[in-house]
Amino acid sequence: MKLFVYHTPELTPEDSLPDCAVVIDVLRATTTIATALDSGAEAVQAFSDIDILMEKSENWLPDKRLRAGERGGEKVAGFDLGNSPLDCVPEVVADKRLFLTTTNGTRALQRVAQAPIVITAAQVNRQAVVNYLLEKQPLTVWLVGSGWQGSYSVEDTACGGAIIELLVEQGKMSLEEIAGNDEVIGAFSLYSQWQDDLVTMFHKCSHGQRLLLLNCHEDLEYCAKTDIMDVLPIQKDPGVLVKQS
Ligand code: 3SL
Repeated sequence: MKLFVYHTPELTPEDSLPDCAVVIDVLRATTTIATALDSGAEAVQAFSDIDILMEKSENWLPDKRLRAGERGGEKVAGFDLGNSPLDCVPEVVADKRLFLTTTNGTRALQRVAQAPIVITAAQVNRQAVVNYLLEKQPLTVWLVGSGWQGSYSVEDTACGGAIIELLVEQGKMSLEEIAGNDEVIGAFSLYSQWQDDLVTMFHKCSHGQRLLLLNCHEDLEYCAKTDIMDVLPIQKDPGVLVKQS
């Protein structure tokens, strides 16, 4: 297995695809996706464009769908939910399809949607992602951070590092054996620095600061929780993520 870390979707190569793409948007899209599926949502269908989301969700039974998402971190007007993972409790999402649009996470998903395997990762489901990679042993794995509008987001790369750390430890591989690019070593080092205090890192980073201005303190605490749910979101059709059974 060779791992490649790309800090943003824009930095991924355009002329190739990996055997497995792991999309990461810790604050907050991939944390929300994992939580919704863990709470029994039927699927999460991701869109970068609000008009297309409206059109596609119109074909779904109203009592089986939820429109969710944010722009600038705030709930899209007229939608059922924003992008807070804390809203994705079983009483709200069970058996429903979440039609989700977010600024960066859904764009990252689109960028790698043609890869043979697409999964999503966050701190909350890191162990499930590592279990899957160790079991399937894809030859090439891209860990793709969502960033913020084309620029680097430290929390996504740190989550890539969290995955690498566990792969090295549990897969009994050396860092140099699995590193396909130097970003892998950078991500590993970054996570080593912050692993015991991710909440502090989230409070310092630009997207964390943006969310704090929107009073999302509890979201930051929640998104920092590590290995708390055994759920692997996996793409079944382009843009449609289900819980791997
Ligand atoms: O950009 C995204 O995909 C979102 O996760 C951003 S936010 O945390 O909901 O503001």
